[in-house]
Amino acid sequence: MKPVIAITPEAITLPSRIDGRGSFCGVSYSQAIEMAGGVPLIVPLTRDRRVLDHYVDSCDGWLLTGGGDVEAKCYTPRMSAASRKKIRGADEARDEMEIYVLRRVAERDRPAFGICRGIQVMNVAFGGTLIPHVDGHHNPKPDALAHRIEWTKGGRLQKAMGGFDRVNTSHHQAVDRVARGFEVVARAPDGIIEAMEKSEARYCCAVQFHPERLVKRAPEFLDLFRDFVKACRSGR
Ligand SMILES: [Mn+2]
Repeated sequence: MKPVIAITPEAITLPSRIDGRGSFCGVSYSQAIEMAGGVPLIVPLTRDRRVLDHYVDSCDGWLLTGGGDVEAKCYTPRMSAASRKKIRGADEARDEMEIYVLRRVAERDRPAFGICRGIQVMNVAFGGTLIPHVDGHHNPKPDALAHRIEWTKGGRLQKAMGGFDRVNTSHHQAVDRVARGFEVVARAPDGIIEAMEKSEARYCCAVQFHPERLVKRAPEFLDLFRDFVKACRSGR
């Protein structure tokens, strides 16, 4: 049996639909999981904890995808009005759902992989904070290898990618204070955190770049997904 990987979607509103709000997950995420040997399962947007517990119990791993910013109140009791203005596309329901799932997944030691917003919400879920806005990390080309990263700790992600050190970048926030138990494993030349890992977990890793947009362009990014799917398979 292939491992089933739960993928968290973002909420979008389609004016053309009567029921408006719905779940969206870019096909690049599910395709990357398929290419890496997993079965993707896009979970519905819900705050129902019993439903989420069901998915936590029955899925082999979780992929936390990109999207809007995490609401400031999830990581800081007060934020200046100037910083608050920079927060874009926040969705309280998604924050609540993903933070709950990440904590449950950690209790069960199930694998979790965060991408872009995924690294940010993972950091927040375990007590870290975010920088509300950074310049120089938004490149309009989704697959442009726009900046270098420096691997700093020789961890699992570096090994999975064979030390490959160029990444795409389409984010305007970043991890600030790192959650307890996590190690920063890669930084951009300007010091921005690009990858982190929870050392004691079976697999709890996250990247600020978008490997799912590069799996067809460079094998190193597919290797990252293969390593994640392998970790999900190992728990069965
Ligand atoms: Mn970047």
